[in-house]
Amino acid sequence: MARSYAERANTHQSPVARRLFALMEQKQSNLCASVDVRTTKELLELLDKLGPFICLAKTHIDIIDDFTYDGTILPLLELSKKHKFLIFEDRKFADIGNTVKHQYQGGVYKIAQWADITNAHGVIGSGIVKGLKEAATETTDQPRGLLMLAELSSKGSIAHGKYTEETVEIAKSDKEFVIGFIAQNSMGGQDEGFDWIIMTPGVGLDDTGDALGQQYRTVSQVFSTGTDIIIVGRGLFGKGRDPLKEGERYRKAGWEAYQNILR
Ligand code: 5FU
Repeated sequence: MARSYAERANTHQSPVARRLFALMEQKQSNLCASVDVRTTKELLELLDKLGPFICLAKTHIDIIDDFTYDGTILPLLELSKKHKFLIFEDRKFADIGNTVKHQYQGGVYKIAQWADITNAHGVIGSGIVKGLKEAATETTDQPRGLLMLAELSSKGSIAHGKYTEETVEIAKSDKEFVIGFIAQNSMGGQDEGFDWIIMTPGVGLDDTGDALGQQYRTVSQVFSTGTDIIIVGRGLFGKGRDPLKEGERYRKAGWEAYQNILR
């Protein structure tokens, strides 16, 4: 029997996860918008439109051509307060602990300063969790959360079987900092006291994939395999789609699918 977001908002070990579940309940949304656009203007305009429908905004900050901390991040943080959503930088860290620590804290992006959530590959071993945790603790008093990449949505992905199992083992190394997975299926853990959040990309109601290996499943399909949060990108704004219309459409589909699994 699935547990409600409201219940998980009260019991989760991570303050980031508690905030996220509380927002999800309040906004009746398990929709994360993946805003893969190339300019600050497009990023901010899109999130101002999608803001009311989402619990989380997912960025690839390194694709913004005109990125500056003050010009891009400060208004992004304002929008996250205005519309009440958290921010997830989809950085996919994949290096030794010492290197990812610098990558998370430093450079031009300074991800640890502004992103509530980021993610990492398991290929490196548990040192990656330690390095990122140290960076978060040294950088800010604000709570930060990490997702491990357990499974991918793309065709031919080699993240399955033993690799996925080992990544789940790495996630167990820090119960407070690691809040869950990027995955296509539930990763279990309840028996051992983990309340992992499953965030699933590769979600689309109108398309089955793209020309570069992306594969889409529908909202009800991903909820049937254990998703908590749907990550939707081009389904919301690609091909001349209207983000206001699609934002509400995916929010509603996600909320209905969640209510169905609670029954
Ligand atoms: F980890 C993953 C994955 O397995 N598949 C993904 O598609 C991440 N993604 C991201 O989700 C990808 O980098 C895009 O930012 C987003 C999906 O965008 P789309 O436009 O909905 O295909």
